[in-house]
Amino acid sequence: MNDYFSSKENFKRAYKDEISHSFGRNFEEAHPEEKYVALGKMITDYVNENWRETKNAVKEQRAKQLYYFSMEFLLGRLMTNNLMNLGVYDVVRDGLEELGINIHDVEMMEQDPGLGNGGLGRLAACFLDSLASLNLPGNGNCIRYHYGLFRQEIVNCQQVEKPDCWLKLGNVWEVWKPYHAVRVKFGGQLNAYMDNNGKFHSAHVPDFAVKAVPYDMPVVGYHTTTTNTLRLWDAELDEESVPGGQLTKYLNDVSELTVNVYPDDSTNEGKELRLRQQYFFVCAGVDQIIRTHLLEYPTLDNLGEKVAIQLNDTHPVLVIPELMRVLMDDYDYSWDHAWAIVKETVAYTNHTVMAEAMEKWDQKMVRRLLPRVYMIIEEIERRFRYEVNHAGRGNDFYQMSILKDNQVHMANLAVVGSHSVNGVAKLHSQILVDDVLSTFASFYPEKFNNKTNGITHRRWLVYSNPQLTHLLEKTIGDGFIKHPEELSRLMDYVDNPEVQNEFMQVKRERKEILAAWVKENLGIEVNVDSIFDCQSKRLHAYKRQLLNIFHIIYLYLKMKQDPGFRIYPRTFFFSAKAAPSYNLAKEIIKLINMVAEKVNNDPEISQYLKVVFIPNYSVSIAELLINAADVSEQISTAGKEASGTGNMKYMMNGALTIGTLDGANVEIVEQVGYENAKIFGLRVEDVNIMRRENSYDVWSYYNSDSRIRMVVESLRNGTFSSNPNEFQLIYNDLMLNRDEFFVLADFAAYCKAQEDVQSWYENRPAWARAMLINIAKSGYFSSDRTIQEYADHIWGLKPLDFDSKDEK
Ligand code: NBG
Repeated sequence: MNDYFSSKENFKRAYKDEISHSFGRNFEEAHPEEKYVALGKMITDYVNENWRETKNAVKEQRAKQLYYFSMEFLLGRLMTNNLMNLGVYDVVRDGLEELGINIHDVEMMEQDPGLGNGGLGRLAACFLDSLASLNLPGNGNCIRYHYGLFRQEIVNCQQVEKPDCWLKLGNVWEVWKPYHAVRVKFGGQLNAYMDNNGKFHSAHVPDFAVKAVPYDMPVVGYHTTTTNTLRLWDAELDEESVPGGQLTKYLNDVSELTVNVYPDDSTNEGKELRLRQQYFFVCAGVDQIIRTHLLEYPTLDNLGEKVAIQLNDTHPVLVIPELMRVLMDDYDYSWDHAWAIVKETVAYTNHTVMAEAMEKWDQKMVRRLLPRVYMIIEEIERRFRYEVNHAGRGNDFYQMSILKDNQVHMANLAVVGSHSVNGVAKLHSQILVDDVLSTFASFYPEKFNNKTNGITHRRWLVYSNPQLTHLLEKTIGDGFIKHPEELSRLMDYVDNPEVQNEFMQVKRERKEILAAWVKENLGIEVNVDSIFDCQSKRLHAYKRQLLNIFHIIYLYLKMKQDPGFRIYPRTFFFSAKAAPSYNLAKEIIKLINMVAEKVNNDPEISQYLKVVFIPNYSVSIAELLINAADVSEQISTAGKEASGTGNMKYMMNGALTIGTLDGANVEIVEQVGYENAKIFGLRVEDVNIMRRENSYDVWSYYNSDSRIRMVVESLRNGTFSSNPNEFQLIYNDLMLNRDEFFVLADFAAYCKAQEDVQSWYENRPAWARAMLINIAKSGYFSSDRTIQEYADHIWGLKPLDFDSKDEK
């Protein structure tokens, strides 16, 4: 291994050399960007050796490998993460300091990679970190989007979408591999025939083909040799495929494949583009798997023994027919043999019960765009029908069928073509079995299982909250970094007043850091002695940011009306992006910001109540916000949030959950006990009954609760906007469209829970104790635990062995 980081002196010398080699400049003259790029380059050079060793180890040990196919990987900045995982952070920080550079300034040059949108993508990133840290050979497969989802600005209280040019300075971590390019074909003619021996042949003459070119990013494990690969596919023109005279159109078609994640799908063109993107990274990823396998083994018969493919939600489900296509058309496998291999190799994770998010594609579109793949899906359906009929379950076929109502049902295809189907929290997996996929669950009971989500405690505790980490190390030792379940040792100290005080001091420091950021970036002064109450996640009706802001409106109006009513000072933080075409969500953002403006500028009330909307929620914002929280808002309608992972991050940093019994909240209370979280509101059973019996009547809540009336009327009576129609979508959604997510039904319970939270907070030792218990019990939610479960029960993945090289 090169010795760049073996000492401060070596580092300083190597760093200056790097700058002069790369940029032809003296260190003193280099731009800040050049200093950032040069450091990134040194880290990747350094990592290369482990990367090579990992690839060799996989070969020599004939190890099984995982490929995690995901449309998103929300990695966050990698500089600190990589330096810390490599164990050289301190050398670099100190060396830079002697060169007059603050490492923080270099870290801040890095843009968050724009490779995703929400919890699903961040989960994938946590999984990569855990895989490498547990020495498990597991790779990511995704698209190299040129722009992020969007950068959110708030202008006149409204969300404005600006481009997110995350590749402005390039991506220092990636390695371009043009010689591993794959040709991906779309549309055109399929000539299929059977020869005299009954063997099937097909020749596909596409009308559009591109080159998928990989860019590899190293994924560095924590103090291990294992360095895995995240492969990002970019699209390039394929010289042979440019139709005469149509270069410009062709180039447009190529470049739109990688513009950004989840292009607007309100038009048919948009839908088709999404499908193209999916096939693009699926086809390229499958091709790579097959080629890599054949370098080591003479046959694909043992593919399922050496390769596991995990489908992260429905976006990569085309892996199933694509792998069938390759096995049969390119490698002469019979249907039955190919099908056995595919099912053995592929597993599927479901991440949502929201019907609109379970993907369905128009059959005609799939047939036109992917003729051979479509043909295979039809055959899968035909044989599946036979299997169901044969089992005497013909009546249940329609429910499970893949091709119906002129659509291809991707979740159904995923269940049929895989050996494992998992949900992401106990409750969610139960709902899949009892409700959303119940027919399947009775047909294939052995496929269904649960893998409760997790988060990497390295990023979300050790790196982003050094103050708390320091206190933990001092109190329980540093074993928890390798073995997060050791956080439970903190249980011995939860009643210790000294530890309680020190912890409250840490929390205060984190609140000060956030407050300073808010002051500098948003110009809002917040009181660090107030309760920091945070809700950060995508904006969606089911997540009920509306319930939160309604409670705030109620507090505000009540304090205005009644000078005798004052609350313990509280600062409500929100951070959330809305999908650009989701008008209701955007209106909720507007409401939050208009309430904020009113409340924060009210001299009488703002000493008690502040509302801060932090724009552009991202991994980097989360790293600043979450560890400063006192209260974690997890208030989705019961049954709707598959798991949530923010809830785990907040908990790990000591925040107390105010939440419904939904998603992983259920398991959080299971860990900490009902007395160390604040659970309120309707349960899944209650919601189901009200839905089934059609018994929910918003007007009765409206009429019987004056607080609800006051809040709902404030949307239209000029309290927050002179335009009475400003919040019409919200009003209509609740009062005319019957409040699908039970906001008004849970309002009273939520207000009561918030009152309890306030009295709890006022009892400082009791509060500190509960916070410490939350931290102590958060080890279960490390993604190391989750990944170990996947490895043991779904993938059959074993750690690579680097002899005694790695510390245990
Ligand atoms: C999201 C769920 C979250 C869950 C993450 C990760 C999708 C489709 N689903 O509740 O809404 O925590 O997945 O599993 O993004």
